Amino acid sequence: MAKEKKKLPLAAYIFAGLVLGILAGAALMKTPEIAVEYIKPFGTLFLNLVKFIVVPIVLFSIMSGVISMQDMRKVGSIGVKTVCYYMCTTAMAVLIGLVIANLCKGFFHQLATSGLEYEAAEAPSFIETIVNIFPNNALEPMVNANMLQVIVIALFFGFGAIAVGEKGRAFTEFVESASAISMYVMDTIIKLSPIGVFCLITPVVAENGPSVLGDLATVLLVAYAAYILHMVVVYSLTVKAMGGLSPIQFFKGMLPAILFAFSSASSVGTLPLNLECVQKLGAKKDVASFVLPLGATINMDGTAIYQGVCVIFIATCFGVDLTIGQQLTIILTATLASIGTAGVPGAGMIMLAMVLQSVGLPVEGIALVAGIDRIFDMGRTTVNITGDAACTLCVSKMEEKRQAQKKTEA
Ligand code: DAS
Repeated sequence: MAKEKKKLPLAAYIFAGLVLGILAGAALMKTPEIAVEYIKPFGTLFLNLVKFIVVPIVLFSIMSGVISMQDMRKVGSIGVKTVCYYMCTTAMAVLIGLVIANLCKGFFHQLATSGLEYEAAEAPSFIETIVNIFPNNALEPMVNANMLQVIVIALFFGFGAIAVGEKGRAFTEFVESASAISMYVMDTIIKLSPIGVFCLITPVVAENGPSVLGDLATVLLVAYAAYILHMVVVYSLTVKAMGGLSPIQFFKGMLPAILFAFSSASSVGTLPLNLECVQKLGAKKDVASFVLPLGATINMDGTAIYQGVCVIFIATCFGVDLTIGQQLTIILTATLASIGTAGVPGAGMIMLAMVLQSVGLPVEGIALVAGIDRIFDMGRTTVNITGDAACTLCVSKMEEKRQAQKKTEA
């Protein structure tokens, strides 16, 4: 019998797409318009495909997950564990960002601050963020891909299907079919990832390449050092201690989603691949379909690190030495800001304005780092989705133990 040819994992193809894209981008640094006009549109097309499937995936998989749990208390227990994990790791992320930035601020290249201009988009206050979680319309959240509101609608209809029992059978069967079909469509789109990654990363390198090597190289290096430290220390410890996984296993299994997040700079866009990776690592589907979409919208550890590092950099450029009290304020506001940050490219920079204002720094300082925000964003999005996955695996394992314990007690 002919030996079955071993298929390369998807991560290998995505990595090849990333490397080829970086090489192509480097080759086009002198003529970036070629990459922008002839390659970037295909990257946008692919990201559109991925984004279009996200709302059906989130809506039907959360409904299906809630219905399959048949136990509102279980959903509540998962929700509390998830939010606690997310808030703790985000606060740790800001702290790591601030500590590293303070240690390295002597190396920051002090850029000129005169004549800076930056029009800060109105960042929603914390209470507005909470109020905006609840939809005033059943369809608008789907149309606008407002993920938090889609999650709330899915939870209400999932709980409703449990509550009405037999009357909800037809709805339950529809949800199961719609969830299966959405997953199939998602898998088909994901197979195009290597090409999508190539088309996404090529224009980014072609357009940003030179600036990465300029005055901002130091602050970029500090941010990436903090990203890597947080991922290696915090996520390795948590998946080992609570998720029952070795760090090597975890990061190897997460590679496709990590590479895709780095290329797309979109947590929401990475959601389908992240769902696939965590389930292959052993996370329960019903837990993953609730925890991951929630994380893609409210858990932004990488964004929090970026905000901690950039606030110190901007303060240094303006010759401001932040007090400990101000830095504690940054930890609070950056943690809260991460809840309001959308899982789409560039969202974290908008929320940076809120953090700067909280310590009295001029918002125009964002203009110092705006030029290479995409490079910052690729790293922070990678941390964001990895943190979502780590939480999913930990909560799934904790739920498994809780269910087993209930069985032995019964
Ligand atoms: N790009 C955002 C994300 O998708 C993060 C950010 O902009 O900070 O997670």
